[in-house]
Amino acid sequence: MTSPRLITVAAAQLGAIQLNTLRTEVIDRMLNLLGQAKDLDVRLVVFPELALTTFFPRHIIQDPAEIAKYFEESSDENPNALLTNENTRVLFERAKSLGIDISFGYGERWSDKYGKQSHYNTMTYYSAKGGSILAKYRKVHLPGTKEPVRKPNVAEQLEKMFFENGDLGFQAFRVPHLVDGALKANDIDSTRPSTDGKGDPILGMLLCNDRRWPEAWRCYGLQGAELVLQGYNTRGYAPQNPGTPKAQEELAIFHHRLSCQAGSYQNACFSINCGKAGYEDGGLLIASSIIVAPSGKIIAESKTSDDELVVASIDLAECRFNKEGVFNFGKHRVVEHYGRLIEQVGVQEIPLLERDGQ
Ligand code: CDV
Repeated sequence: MTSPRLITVAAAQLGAIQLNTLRTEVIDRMLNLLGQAKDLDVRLVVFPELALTTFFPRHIIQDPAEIAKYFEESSDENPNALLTNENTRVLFERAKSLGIDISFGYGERWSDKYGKQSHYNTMTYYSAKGGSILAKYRKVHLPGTKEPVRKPNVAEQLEKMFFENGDLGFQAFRVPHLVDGALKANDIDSTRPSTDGKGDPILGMLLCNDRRWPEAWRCYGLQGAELVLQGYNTRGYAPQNPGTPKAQEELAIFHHRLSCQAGSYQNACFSINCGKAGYEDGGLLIASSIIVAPSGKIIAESKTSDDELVVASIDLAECRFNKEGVFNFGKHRVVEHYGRLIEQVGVQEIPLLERDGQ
């Protein structure tokens, strides 16, 4: 019998953030959601992708000084500069004083030790009890185009222009202080058959388009992830796409739920999926922030397109049923047939058939 591993978690959905909205205003909204979380005994709050600003990759911005406004600095010398950054410091201070872990997306400008600068679409995880950043994820699957399309009635998606592909891979991490009674490395002895599912919770992070790629979820599943955190900005309508605005929005929400539910189910993990929502700079972003169980079922979902806290009390021990059953990877994966997954990138259609009678 597995002991319960209970945590109350939340997706802190943000309503639209316009191009001219001040960072301080956004941070005040985030602090307000953190205050609500405290009243509900929430231990972990997840905010959206690029939570501090508008989703700027919808705009063609070329002036370096203007671009810089959307990024937070960090470097080889100061990898955790976010903690002391004048914009974000208050978020970490409040999280610490409330005892709530936080995770949020932001634009990261990274300077390496040779002074070379790289830009990433990044997500951070901060542990309140430890007072430190435990993990950083840089978005791997960047959607859109590197060059602006510049056509009337085309909504731009310029993540490939603003960001480099994430270079950190899908590295799961353990988070202390979230569940009671977690087994530690120094508790191990030879009489204990397996420590799986008994240590501190194993988490992973994804950003938006990543959630559509089963490979990303599986990388976390293979590390025993019990909880995946995912932030998104998903447009509900683009004039160049087929269908009425209403039909497009419905389809976008369907694909969002489908991806999160499938990823959670097929890797036997919970997921907290948190969006930015509403009309932002004229573009519609879907809402539907969801918390999903390892069964694939949605257990909590936002009801508005505004700032909204979506809360669920979850038991990570529920992951064991499918981790030890239908998705027991050690027992059931057949990797000798999966080579194509990493040997090949694009589709290579199989040969054409011969014409009949020849
Ligand atoms: N921010 C994103 O990654 N957006 C993509 C859109 C462009 C398809 C998404 O997956 O929602």
